[in-house]
Amino acid sequence: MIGLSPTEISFDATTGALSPATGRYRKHLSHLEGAFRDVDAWSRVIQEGGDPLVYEVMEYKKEGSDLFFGTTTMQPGKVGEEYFMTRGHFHLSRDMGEFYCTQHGKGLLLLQNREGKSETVEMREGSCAFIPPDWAHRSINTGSVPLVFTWFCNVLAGHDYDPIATQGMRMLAVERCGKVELVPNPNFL
Ligand code: PAN
Ligand code: ZN
Repeated sequence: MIGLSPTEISFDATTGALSPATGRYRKHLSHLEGAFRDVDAWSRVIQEGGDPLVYEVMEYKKEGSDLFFGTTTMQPGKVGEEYFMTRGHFHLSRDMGEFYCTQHGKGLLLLQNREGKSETVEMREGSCAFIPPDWAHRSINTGSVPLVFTWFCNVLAGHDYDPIATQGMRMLAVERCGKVELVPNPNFL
């Protein structure tokens, strides 16, 4: 790690655009099969809404560094009563956490440990969330504008999507009577 040069990377706090970026990907609703409880609503939004973009991730990784960072930009929207959200994952390295710092919009960070204990941290402009090692994390846009956050973690953290893809999370974030509510996921055992 000796010999790495200091570098400036700029990001746009309202769009999440990163410059320079070393990687990026987009998730449209069709890529999130099985994530939302209301499967009929999921198909309907894809067909009638033209398979909307749900989120985009851009990252900057310096070769040889132990740390990297990036932005996630989440569009507002719902599938049935459930807000647009990320897939959610544990880190493959169970001793590595992460920080999420919200730049724009508002949302909820839903966390869950291996025992199924569920917690949330509010995501709002000017706040950062600490994600402890071995807690699964999923971000949810509960607002009406894009939710943009920067994240920072170890390059060796890795993603383990299987547990959440298989079982979902204990709680769901839904809109009821115009309000954000957390309700138990009937499919979570
Ligand atoms: C983030 C997430 C990003 C997308 O960079 O990977 O917000 O969420 P999913 O990976 O769950 O689809 C992160 O937590 N990295 O570790
Ligand atoms: Zn993570």
